[in-house]
Amino acid sequence: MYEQVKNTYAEIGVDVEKALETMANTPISLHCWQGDDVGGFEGSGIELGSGLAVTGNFPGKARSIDELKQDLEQVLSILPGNHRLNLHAMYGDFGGKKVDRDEIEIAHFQGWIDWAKEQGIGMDFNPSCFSHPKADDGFTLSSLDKGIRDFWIEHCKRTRIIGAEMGKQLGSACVTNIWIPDGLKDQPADRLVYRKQLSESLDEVLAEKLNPAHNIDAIECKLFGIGSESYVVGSHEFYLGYATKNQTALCLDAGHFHPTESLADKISSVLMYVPELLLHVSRGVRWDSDHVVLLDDATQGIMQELVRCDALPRTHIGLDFFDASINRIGAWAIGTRAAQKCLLLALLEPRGLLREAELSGDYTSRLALLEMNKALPWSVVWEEFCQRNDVPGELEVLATVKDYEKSVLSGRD
Ligand code: RNT
Ligand code: ZN
Repeated sequence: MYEQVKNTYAEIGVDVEKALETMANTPISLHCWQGDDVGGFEGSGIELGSGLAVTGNFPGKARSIDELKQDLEQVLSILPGNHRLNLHAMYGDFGGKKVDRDEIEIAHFQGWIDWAKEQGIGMDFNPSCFSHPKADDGFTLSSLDKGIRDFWIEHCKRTRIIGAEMGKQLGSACVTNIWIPDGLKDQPADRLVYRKQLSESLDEVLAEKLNPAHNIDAIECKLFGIGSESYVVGSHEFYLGYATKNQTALCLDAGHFHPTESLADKISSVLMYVPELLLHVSRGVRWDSDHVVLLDDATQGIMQELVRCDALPRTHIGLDFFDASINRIGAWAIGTRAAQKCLLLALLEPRGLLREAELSGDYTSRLALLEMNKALPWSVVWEEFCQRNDVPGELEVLATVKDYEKSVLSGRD
């Protein structure tokens, strides 16, 4: 069947083997926080805050680093291709001791790095500027209180240095992404003062030049959060300006824009001015920016743009969703595979024909080709990709997830 489908695609100028090669070379950075509802392992008992919320109480959440590693291995065994781990600083191995965020060191993450090496995967990293008493008043890097600001500056600085060490040891640059929750629930009297402060703090955080082969800095904007509905210091315009000026990577989270705004449409513009992109592929639903990713129009649009603009070499694809109302391993695997399927669909577009139609003003053909493409047997190519990677095909995913639920997750509560 695959050979036949390959020939069908060849007829419209699509090289299926080349698409599979690109799939194999496009890692997705798996966000550790889907495994334990953004809890981390500091043992502080502090609840998730700063506008982040996870709903649901599906049994079996990872309670330790070992359990999270076990779950990640299970997820990796369901995903075709080679991927990465995206770790938050609060997931360090602190050995039961109180290590505050401004005290983290490489030693706390060596276990993760060793594990990543064993798995043959790269790592990405994030400062954790939330779920902490010093984030409780709603401001971190943009705080007007120097003590609070300096605390978070130190945390972010350390995170970059640890990220660079991860990148060095694993032989693959670590993307260290800064997201802060800073903002106000109600109308601010002075929007500017916090933004000036944030800019200064970021300058301090990023002052030390690190080897780009080891660490890539990214900054992530947001439209609003729970409790910061009226004003978010790190808005899209703020970070787009900052990233352009300082040539850092820019992180675009699919859930962080107005619902009718398209992240896909931003990619070609942003890449004209910033060197690299980090994507947090996610799905916004009403107030929530972090539902499990689906093979939907929004995600397809993003992947189409990455392919059509030749943006894959300059884009780091990460995920950002968390759902505790369903099997967490299922959520991870389903969401990641959906993102991968969207990428494959984009790679199987008859790009040459589409361009030709558009440039000659033949928009009827363009529309017809796009619709035709949806009806082509792309799923045969997807199954081939899964088979070659020795991972479950679509018909087996659910059973694999349920088996793990029975044999591992059910024993956790
Ligand atoms: C929050 C941001 C951020 C976080 C993670 C946990 O709105 O999207 O990326 O979700 O860092
Ligand atoms: Zn995000």
